This record gives sequence, C-alpha cells and structure tokens, in this order.
Amino acid sequence: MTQWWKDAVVYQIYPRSFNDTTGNGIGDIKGITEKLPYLNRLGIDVIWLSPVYQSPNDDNGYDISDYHAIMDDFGTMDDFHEMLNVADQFNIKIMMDLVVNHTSDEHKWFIESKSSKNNPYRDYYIWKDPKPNGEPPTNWGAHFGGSTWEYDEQTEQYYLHLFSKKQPDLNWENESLRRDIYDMMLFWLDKGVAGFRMDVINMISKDPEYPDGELQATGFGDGAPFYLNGPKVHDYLQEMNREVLSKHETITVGEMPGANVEQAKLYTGKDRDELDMVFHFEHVGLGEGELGKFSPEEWRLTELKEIFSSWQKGLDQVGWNSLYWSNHDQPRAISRFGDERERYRVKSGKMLATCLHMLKGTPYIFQGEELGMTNVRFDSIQDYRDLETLNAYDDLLSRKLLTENEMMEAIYQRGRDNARTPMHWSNDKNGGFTEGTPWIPVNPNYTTINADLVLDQPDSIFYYYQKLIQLRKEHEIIVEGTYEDLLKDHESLFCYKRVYKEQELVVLCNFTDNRVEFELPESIELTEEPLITNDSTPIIQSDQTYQLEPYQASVYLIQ
Ligand code: TEU
Repeated sequence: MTQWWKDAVVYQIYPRSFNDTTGNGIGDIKGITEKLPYLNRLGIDVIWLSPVYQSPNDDNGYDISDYHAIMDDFGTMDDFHEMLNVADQFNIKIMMDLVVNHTSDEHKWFIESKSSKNNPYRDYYIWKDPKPNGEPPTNWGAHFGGSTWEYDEQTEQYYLHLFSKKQPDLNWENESLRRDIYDMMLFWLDKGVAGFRMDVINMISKDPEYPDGELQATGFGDGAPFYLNGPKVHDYLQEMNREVLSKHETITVGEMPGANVEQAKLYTGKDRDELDMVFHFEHVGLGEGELGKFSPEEWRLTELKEIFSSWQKGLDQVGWNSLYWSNHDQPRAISRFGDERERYRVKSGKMLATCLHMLKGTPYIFQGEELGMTNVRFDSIQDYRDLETLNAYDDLLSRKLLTENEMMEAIYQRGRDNARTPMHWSNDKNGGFTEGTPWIPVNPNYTTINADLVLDQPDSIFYYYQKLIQLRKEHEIIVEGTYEDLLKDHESLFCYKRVYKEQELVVLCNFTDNRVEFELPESIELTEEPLITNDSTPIIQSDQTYQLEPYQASVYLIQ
C-alpha cells in the first residue's frame, strides 16, 4: 500500500454550515459540489466530510439512523455521486466520517434491540441490569451531561450512551455487529470514497467489568479509564483492516480522545495494520480547569511546544501525525491560539498556519481557517445550537457552579458552535451562505471576513495557505525531514528545525504581540531569503542575534 496521504493536505467540511443551495438555511451536498473549484484553487487533496448520513440531528449527524442513506437536509445519493465525480475531476478525494461507536436511537437496529430482551439485535447495544439499589450499572458521566445510562421501562434494563441518550453505544463484542459495520464501510469504499475519519474509535472496546469511576466535579464518575483504549480495541482495528481497509488504497484517521503518543504508536505503527494516523487532544485540551472546557484557563507556549515536540519525535519513523488547530468541535484557531484582534487576526492566522504546515505529518484545514474566521460572541444562549453547550449551560447554572456571565464567556472561548457558524462566501446577506434563514446565526463579522475578499487580495491568508500547501509538494524535507525543537524554553517563540539529506528547514514563529530578540545556535546561518513569511521585516540583527516582529513567522531553507 502506498502511503500517498503523507504529502496530502486535508480540508474538513462541516456540511450543515458550508453552503446552502436550496434556501432552507442548511448547507447541502450540491453546495459542496458548487465550491469544489474554490477548494481546487486552494490546492487541497482530500476532503474530510463530516457525517452526511440519515440522522435526526440530535448531535448534528453524529447520531446516524441509516448508514446507507443521505440525510434529507443534505440532498440525495445522486447529489453525493455527482459530488464524488466532480471531486474526482479535480483529483480531490473524499474521506467519510465513520461514526460507529454509537448510532442514533432511531436506527432500526436500536428500535429492534430496545423492543425486547430476546430480539436478535438486543446485543448490538450494551444493556445492563440496574445495581441492586436500582441505580445505573456504573456512576459514569456522559460527554453531554448526566449519566451514561438510560433506563428502559419496557425491558427493565439500562443502555449505555457515552454521549447523548439518543446516541446508544454499539456493542463491538458482537461479531454480527462488526460484520454489518464492515459491510457498510465496503459499501462506501466501493462507491469510490477514499477512506474514513473514525469518530471516537478508541472508545469501541469497553472494560467488561464496567467498574465505577473516580467522582468528578460534575458529580458523576470518570468512566474514561474503562472505555478509552480498551482491551480489544486493537483486535477490532486489525480485524477492520483485514476485512475492509486492506482491500483499498485508503486514508484513515482515528479520532482518539485521551490517546497518548505511546498508544498512538500502536494505532499507527507501520507494521500494526490498524490506522494511518490519529487525532489526539493534548494541545486542544490545554487550559482546561476542573469543569473542563467550561472553565478555561491560561496556557503557556512552552506547554504547547512540549506537546508538539513529543508527538513529532514520538511518531518519527514509527507512525504518522495528523496536524490540526481546529475542527467542528473546537474553537477557531485564531481565537484559541492566535490573536483575533483585527490588528493581528490575519497575521497571527498566517503564523499559526506556518507553524503547523511545516511540521511532519498530514495537515488538516478546518473550513473557514483559510479565510481567517474567528469565534463568535452571541449575547443570548438562544442563538447557540450545540447540545453540548446547551446541556452544560443548564447543568452548570442550575448547580450554581458558574454564573451566567462566566458560562457565556466560557462558551465564547471554547464552545463548539464557534466552528459551526456558517462559512462566509461574500458580503451578501448571511455571508452568501444561504438565501434563507441560517440554522445558526452567521458571525456578524462576515462583512470583513469572507471568500470574495481574500480571493481579491494577493497577500491574503487564502493565498498564504495556498503557498504552504504548494511548498509541501515542492520540498520533500517538509514531508520526510526529522524534527528538532529550537529554543525549547522560550515563552514567546515556537522555533524548530527540520533536517533531510543535505537540507535544513528553519521555522521561526512569534506567538506574541511583542517584538522578540533571540539567538540561534551558531550552526544555523539564515542568509537566504525566507521560503515563506508573513512579514518581510528583516530578522537578522547581528551574527547570531535575530528579532521577530509581533506574530511574525518566517521559514528558511538552508541547502
Ligand atoms: O467528538 C468526540 C469528543 O470527544 C468530543 O465530544 C469532544 O471531546 C468534545 O466535543 C470537546 O468538547 C466526536 C465528534 O467529533 C463530535 O462532534 C461528536 O459530538 C462526538 O464524537 C459524538 O459522536
């Protein structure tokens, strides 16, 4: 199998918020097809398509009720085939989002399973008797609030749901279930999709003992040690690889909350025959207090660098890294790691892009990142849509763990809807996203941040991303070079070096709004013009002293 994805760049589309062609206020597949020339111009190779399967949208498509049908809101299977064909003309591959840790409670399997203890589909899900005192089988807390167990009066048992109660967990111990999942994957691969992003795939094997977890501030137990990276997860992934993935030239990335570098070596190791890469959460988890993302705290650049360095070194010559700042679950990159003040928004966005795209691994661009989109501050909770946010708002306020102002600030800083406000295509109403009423309000700053504007500006962030993508194609060192952190303890600069054959690539990024003077090892001589920079201010001061302007990023190729 060729590892073609090693020099690929992936663009994530959250279809609901990408482009609406029907006027119903919801993005659709025809809207994606319409924008493929735009994505071709950017130069990306693969689209990671968040779920487009039939769903009641309790969790915006991450609750699937029919894996073989397209969600009504998004269009038809013919629309999907058309999108595949047009993408193929641009040599853009489509990676589907595979959500197989759980289904919707409206999936026919669950309707059958719930109907009786003797139903053939009963064991497709995880049912347990109450504890002798009638309480749920374990004290685990669900990701979207409450217990991970929901009681069914009819069959007098609880079923497990690590997320919402409308997302019952599948029982991967059941071989027939696994066979159905593999058949479904082949159904999509046989259509010509290129692979899968696998939703919380390291949750599919649970500790068969189902023990209680350590009590947390939420009042529930922490079940994560008993459902993350469980006892059979590698058996299942190796079986999936044998039965499905090995039959196609696929790209696979496993979303793995709570996975560390050592575990990632097992999931992505060359001789492991499991997955190509993983999404870890260590960097996006920085600055989380005892209430997690809803108690955001300051983070230090040295912490961020330590995480990136450990993953760069840990997987080098062993596995492969995915590289991302944001996705549909995370705040916007510029707001989270850069500086969204208008004076620095674009420049810090280009700096973040430089820092990420010059690393070893496959970069992922989340829709709108190439426009310099930012978080949104809605004044009313009524404008938010994400069940994670709405449940947390009700729960944390009712338990007086946060005031409303603290909660609204936390939502503004870390809420998932920051990434889910519609794409800004133009200065037209609703940013050109829809002629109708958008399912979620558009960020009011679409008038100054939109595709029309960046496509008209030669020095825009769009063309900066375009150049970064191009450089990856032109310079093998970016794909294959080793990684070495420079200035490890510097609190303002993220500087590193890539080495490959006779070349060195030196990447210098200022993560602050201050001008910073610094020195580099004598072995490094930055005499060339930068390969790419977001600020043409010369950085050389004297023989070994340099300076970077606020949010300046510069890359030097030393032959
Ligand atoms: O997210 C998994 C996951 O862990 C997220 O819940 C993440 O921890 C949280 O959003 C951060 O606040 C995946 C999907 O990406 C997410 O959209 C789904 O809601 C979730 O699984 C359930 O399918």
